[in-house]
This record gives sequence, structure tokens and C-alpha cells, in this order.
Amino acid sequence: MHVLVTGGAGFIGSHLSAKLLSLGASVTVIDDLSAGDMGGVPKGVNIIEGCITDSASLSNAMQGSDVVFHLAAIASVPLCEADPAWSDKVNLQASLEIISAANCPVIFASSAAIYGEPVEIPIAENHPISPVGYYGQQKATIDANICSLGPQSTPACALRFFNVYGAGQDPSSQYSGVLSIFIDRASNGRQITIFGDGEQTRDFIHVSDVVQALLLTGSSLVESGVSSPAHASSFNICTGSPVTLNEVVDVISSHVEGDVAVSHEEGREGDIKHSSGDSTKLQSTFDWKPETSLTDGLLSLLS
Ligand code: UD2
Repeated sequence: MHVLVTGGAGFIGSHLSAKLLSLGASVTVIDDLSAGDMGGVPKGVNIIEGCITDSASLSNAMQGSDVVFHLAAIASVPLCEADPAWSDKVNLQASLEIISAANCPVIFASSAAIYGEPVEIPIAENHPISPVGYYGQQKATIDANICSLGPQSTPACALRFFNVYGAGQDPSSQYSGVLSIFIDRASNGRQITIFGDGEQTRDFIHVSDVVQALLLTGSSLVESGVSSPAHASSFNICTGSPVTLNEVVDVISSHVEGDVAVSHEEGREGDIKHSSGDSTKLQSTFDWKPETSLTDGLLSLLS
């Protein structure tokens, strides 16, 4: 099986590539290293250093693929806001090209950002799509495009990632999630800053559970093509068990030596208060459930 992982040098992509290799796949990664790090790509992966907006690099990467996991994106809300024309090229135009050019199934990394401020919690896949900002809008457009594919099209699905965390998420990067920042600071005796009162909730999902969801939907599309229940469909990738930042800090505090210093700053502009997904659709369609509890996930990062 020849597998292409776009954005394969990134946080999720490198975990996926390692798992695919261990399953015996031949893995190609295309990554422009704007956020990824080739150091995280396991030995044995065929690496193409290039941007998905470059048609020649992309078609070279896609050649001979049996399945494409399309994870490459400008995955930062502020960066997309700063350069919407560029993020349109990367997140939107290149994604459209991948879906239309692929002669094989495509699994697209969508995002909980497409829901915007929730009007109903937990958020199921039929929650209104109301993204705030370019990043969410671009993800929403590709997600909708996939959900409207017909039976003659490329087999494809969209996975809507909630707050993914795990080893290898660079805490110093502006792409980093709050957990990697908190863990890094607490384990180095540095102060944690909570934006707002810490009562905001997030649905944190461990990267190994995300990889499992990618593999299950990918293999279903490979085996059954457009007859797969994943085809032209979207799935929330989340635990359904939201936690507050204050709870996160409590868990971290009880597992590091010494006190964790916490300061509060004003809430970040544009932040949503509560986010909690419903993953019933994925669980009832495939044999998937989140396996890593937040406590176990945090502990593995602290040890
Ligand atoms: C995530 C994505 C964002 C967008 C959004 C869509 C990341 C890093 N962010 O934002 O790109 O897709 O989902 O809903 O993937 N916080 C602190 N202290 C810190 C850092 C963060 O208190 O040092 C707070 C932050 O203000 C927010 C919460 O932690 O209330 C989570 O922040 P985040 O950036 O990890 O994730 P989120 O859901 O806001």
C-alpha cells in the first residue's frame, strides 16, 4: 500500500506516518517545513520537501498513491488572518486540487473551528457551520465540498479534529495547543498563564486516538470506495468529555514536583468559551472509541 501524508512532518502527520510504517505501508510525506520538522519523520519514509501549492511537487507526491491523508495546512488562526490570500492558496485551492486530482481515497483534516461559537453542546456533526475567520472558513469549504461528493467521485471523508494533543507538539510554536504549553512550563518550573478565569472548556483528544480514526476511515475508503460509510461524510474526532483549564492545571499540579505557579491574564480575543464534541457518529459507524484518558495522556507527557 502506497500512502501519501501531506503535512507528514507536522505533529499529527509524523505520528500517522510512524504508525503507517509500522503497519508495513510504503509512506511518502510532502511537507514544506513551514511548521513541521523533518526530525520527527521516521526513518524509511520517502520525503518530498515542497509545498502542496506547487503543482509539480504535488503531482510527484501523489503519483502511485493508494490513499492520501491530507493534513497539510496553515494550521494557525492568526497566520491565516495575517495572510488570507496565502492561506486561501494552501488551505483551500491546494485542497481542492488534491481532491480533484486524486485517483484514490482522500481523508481530509477538517476542524472543530468550522462550528464557530457553539449554539448547542455537545456539538454533533449536524451543528450549524458558522466559522469565525479565514482558517475556519477555508476548512468549512473543503469539508462541505467533500460532504457533497457523489457516487462517481473520489472516495473522501472529512475528520473534524477537536483539540489534539500528545508528544511532539512543539510548545514554543504559535501552532501549539494549550496543553503542550502548560506541560512544558510546569515541568520546567515556569509559570503557567491562564487567559481568562480558566473555566473555559475544551475537548482534548490524544493524537493516538486521532491516528486510529484516520486509519479506520482510510481503510474503509480503500476497501469499499464510494460504498464506504465514510464516503462524502464528516466525523467529529473528540472525546465528548470536556474539561476546564483549571481542571487541567489541577492534574498537572498533582503530578509535578513543587508548586505550579499560575497567573491569569485577560481572555484571548476571539476565543470561544466552551467546546465539546459528540463523537457518536464515528463510534457507531466504526469500531472506534477514545482510548487515552486526559490524565493518562498528560502523565505520559510529564514522565
Ligand atoms: C484551537 C486552535 C485554533 C482554532 C480553534 C477553533 C490550536 C493551538 N488552536 O483553539 O487554531 O482551530 O481551536 O476552535 O490548535 N490558553 C491559556 N494559556 C495559554 C494558551 C492558551 O489560557 O498559554 C487558553 C486559550 O485562551 C483558550 C484555551 O486555552 O481558551 C485553549 O487554547 P488553544 O489555543 O489550545 O485552543 P483553542 O481551542 O482556543
